Amino acid sequence: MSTPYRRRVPLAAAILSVCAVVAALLTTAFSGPASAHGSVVDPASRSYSCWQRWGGDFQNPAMATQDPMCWQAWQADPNAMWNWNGLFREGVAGNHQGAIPDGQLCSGGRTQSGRYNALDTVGAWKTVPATTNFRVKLFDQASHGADYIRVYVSKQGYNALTSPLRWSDLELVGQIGNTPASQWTREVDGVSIQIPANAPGRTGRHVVYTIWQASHLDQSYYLCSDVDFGGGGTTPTASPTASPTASPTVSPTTSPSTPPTSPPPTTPTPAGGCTATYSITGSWGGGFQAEVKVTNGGSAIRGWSVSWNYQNGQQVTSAWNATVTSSGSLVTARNAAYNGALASGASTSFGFTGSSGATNPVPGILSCTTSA
Ligand SMILES: [Cu+2]
Repeated sequence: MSTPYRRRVPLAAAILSVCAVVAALLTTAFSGPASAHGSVVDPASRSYSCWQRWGGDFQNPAMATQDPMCWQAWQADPNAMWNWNGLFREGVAGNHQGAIPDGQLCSGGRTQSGRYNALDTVGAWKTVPATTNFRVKLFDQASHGADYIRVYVSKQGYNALTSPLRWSDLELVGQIGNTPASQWTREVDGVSIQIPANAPGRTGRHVVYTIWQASHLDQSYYLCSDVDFGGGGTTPTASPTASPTASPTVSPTTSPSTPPTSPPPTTPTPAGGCTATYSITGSWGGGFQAEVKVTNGGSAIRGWSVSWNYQNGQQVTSAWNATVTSSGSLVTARNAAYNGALASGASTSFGFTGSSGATNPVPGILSCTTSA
């Protein structure tokens, strides 16, 4: 570009563009992920979960009371959250137990110079509801694929609120073998795969521990997710054998040869949480309008947040019915004061206008999280 050409740029525009560059640099400094790897996104790993809920609002002191485990993790090292996808070790040669001492499983053995150490902190990490027959969804931004993926769940009786996680607390409940990225599900900004797992007999809070052995290098990821299998002692489990002794008058009416009527099988709590659908409702040169519908698939909630990544430089410019924040390509929308509460099955919507280039695809993954 010649100097005379530059001189034609009006001064105000030049200042604006400098500001834009500075703003972009600032945004970049506080955003991540720095490089492309991956993590378990459902049930979300601790770092992904904290990033998902608070990445757009990580300095909000309300986190200290609303989500204390995420708060301590953000305070310990925000880079662990921005780099939710970077929790791996290299050169372990399959000896995961040798590389990672008990009590350090969630930080991958204090990998990456201790960046993820706060993920080992024992306490009330937010859980997501799960059924004992479930799937782990791993999202891989770099299309590494897997030599194998192993899913463990803590044994019944393990108390995640008081006990550091040890290898002996875990039981292997699902695994898949070599699966190149070409066999994974294509997402807009990477690939994903779901690993079926079955952990019968579990109730209440548990840790799901996933080891992803990536295929491009000897690179192993170690991911703790916190789940609640429900039925934590509050589910009525009218035992069939208890009924006759409890009420003798019932017994005579039942023919001895007929076994006592079993209670209907307890329907597992549906995998709760919310879902979000994104639709572009209008577009014009350089801009568009979109609407996101949030549906609560679980029990009643008091709040929700939806986040997604734009891959083509789109920016939200103005939003309604939600508070929308952006950090780099990550957009996070949180409910407004008046539309956070959703009964089971209820929906609400928010909308926004944005700027875009020629390409403006609908984001491939919308993460929706709820607060009870
Ligand atoms: Cu990677």
